[in-house]
Amino acid sequence: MNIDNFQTVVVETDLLILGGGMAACGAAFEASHWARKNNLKVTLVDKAAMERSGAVAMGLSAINLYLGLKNGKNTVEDYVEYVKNDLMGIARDDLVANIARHVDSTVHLFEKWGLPIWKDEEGNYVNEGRWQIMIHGESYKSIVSEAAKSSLRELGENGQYFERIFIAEPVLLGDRCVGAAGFSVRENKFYLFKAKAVLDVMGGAVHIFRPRSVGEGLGRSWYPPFNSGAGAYFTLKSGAEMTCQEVRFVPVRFKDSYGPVGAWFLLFKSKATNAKGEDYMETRASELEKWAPYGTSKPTPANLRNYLMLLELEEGNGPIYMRTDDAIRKLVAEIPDEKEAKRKLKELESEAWEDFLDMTISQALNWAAHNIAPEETPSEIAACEPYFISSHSGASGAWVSGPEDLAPPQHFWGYCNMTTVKGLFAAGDASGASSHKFSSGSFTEGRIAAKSALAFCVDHPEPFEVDPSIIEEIKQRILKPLAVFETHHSYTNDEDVNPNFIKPRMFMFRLQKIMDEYAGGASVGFRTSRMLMEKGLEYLQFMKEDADKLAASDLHELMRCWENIHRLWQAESHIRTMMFREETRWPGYYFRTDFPGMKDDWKAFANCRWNPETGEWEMVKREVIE
Ligand code: SFD
Ligand code: AMP
Repeated sequence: MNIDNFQTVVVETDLLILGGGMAACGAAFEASHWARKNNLKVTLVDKAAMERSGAVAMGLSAINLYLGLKNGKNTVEDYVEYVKNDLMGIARDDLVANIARHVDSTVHLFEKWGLPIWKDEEGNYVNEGRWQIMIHGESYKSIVSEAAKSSLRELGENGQYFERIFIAEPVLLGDRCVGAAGFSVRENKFYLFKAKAVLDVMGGAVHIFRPRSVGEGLGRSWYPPFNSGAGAYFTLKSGAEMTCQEVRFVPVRFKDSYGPVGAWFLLFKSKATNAKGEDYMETRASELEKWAPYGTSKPTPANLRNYLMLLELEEGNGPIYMRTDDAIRKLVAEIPDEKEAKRKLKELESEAWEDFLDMTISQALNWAAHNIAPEETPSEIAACEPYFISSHSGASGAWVSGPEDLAPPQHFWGYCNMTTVKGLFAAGDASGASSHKFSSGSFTEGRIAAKSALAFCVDHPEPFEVDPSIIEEIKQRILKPLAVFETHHSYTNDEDVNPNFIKPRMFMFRLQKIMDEYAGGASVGFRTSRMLMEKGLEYLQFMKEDADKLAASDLHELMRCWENIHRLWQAESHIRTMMFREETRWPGYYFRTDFPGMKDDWKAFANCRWNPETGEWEMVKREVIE
């Protein structure tokens, strides 16, 4: 493709929302209210179609954050304590509390917009666990995105959303982020968005580590393949401080099709056992004492639940099974009346299938393909490859300002959820140290961040210009893989093999191999050490050089090229931060064989920043403030 044929489209706005997922929808909804009051413009840009974009694309079967503050069962403080314990002491109280105190109202909105939430006979929400409620959520994202889109439409000329525009790079002016650049994945158009405030809500990252599913299952993962590190890349490349970049998430999932386990553990009260039928959470309870006080608190942190399972596998006690059959049998046995027990069995079977049909359809196909009836047959579970998703049980993302009324002075710099770069905000999977926000909390944090970003627009109304030569330079850089391909592709018959360039698919395989083998991926039991990471960084340096030779034969591949550049940066910041933290704090997520235990002086945040002026990485330890 000839890049001279690309049209340049410049869009000017006040608030620019990058992404169309849960946090972006929350941002659009909230922003429309404050924008109307202040006559400001709001623009949203998603690489995909909002109706089914991001992590909630397939739907979900639970809302994992609902406090139910009105009925007095839980307090915000309880939630902060739970989150902090699950993250082995590392979380920002101010951010977690801010989301928790507002999240219930978000869930009530979802219900108002038509999301079916399970109810008991008294009309109360049905809890899955203490913080989670059950939904019939196949259309969750469609419902939420429609509300967001109509909020923008109601703004008339002041509200717009762009779909299928891939955001590649931030646009910086001095110490401020003033926009973003990208391209359409459907038409030959380069886009430059100019904005007074930018909200990065482009999600987390997958396929940085080699997935367990390769070959015939390539592309299958628990986290959706379209979240490819743009969230972290955008803030890193802007020079923002990042936090918890070492805190990956390794979920335990039904093996091979990645069906979630929450409903089984919490709603159906199922147990997981080794192949001999032993409940390793009981037989290995003494191991948890080594990780006190977190290991000995309830519930056991997710990474330690993983760790006990990994120890079983190491000793040759696999496969590991979710005892779905025992769980259902037990629930039915509690009912004395035979007819009622039969009805209950049918109901449980139906709920079990719906759990997957609502959010991981392929797991239901897997059961069907292997003649698995959950009420009769246990299913294998396994630890997935690592992902970056701070809204679940990971924590990586930008270091953002807390709310004025809750944050200690060290955590407040003027605008809630603003990163350390002026005018650049982050929420959802793009902001760090506020884990367990999930879908509802991400939407809520998007609302908080958008309101704050619009306040920034009101306080900074002065116009600015981006020099046309800068726009042209960014355009050439972003479209370069098309030019590389155009120049060299006729050199060989097979366009995948060419000494002058590398295609994004091969680039991704190389990245995944390095991360898997040197940075503690699934195939090495999530273990790594300084020596391994140093070698890994050395190889990443070659990849950075080769990134300049990425080639794209069409717009789709251009997107793939940029996705992998984004992944590369997430990967490098991950290794550097794991290296910086000289201890093992989350043994079921990664284990440093050279520093096998937890250390008191590392009860701290490990933050990093790529300095755009020097091109150097800066690492800094920050106190956890209680
Ligand atoms: O339990 C660009 N999550 C669950 N949350 C729940 O509340 N309940 C559940 O049941 C959940 N389960 C679950 C969950 C996630 C996944 C993957 C599965 C199951 C299989 C977590 C939530 O989904 C998650 O917390 C939120 O979705 C996070 O919101 P946000 O907004 O931070 O991320 P997003 O929704 O993925 O949206 C990202 C958006 O960015 C776009 N994007 N746009 C432009 N340019 C680029 N370069 C871009 N790169 C990305 C995306 O298109 C998307 O719109 S459970 O099983 O764990
Ligand atoms: P998952 O399906 O693993 O994403 O889990 C959904 C929700 O249930 C999340 O809030 C998890 O933290 C929680 N959860 C899952 N398994 C357990 C467990 N064994 N004990 C406590 N909480 C769990």
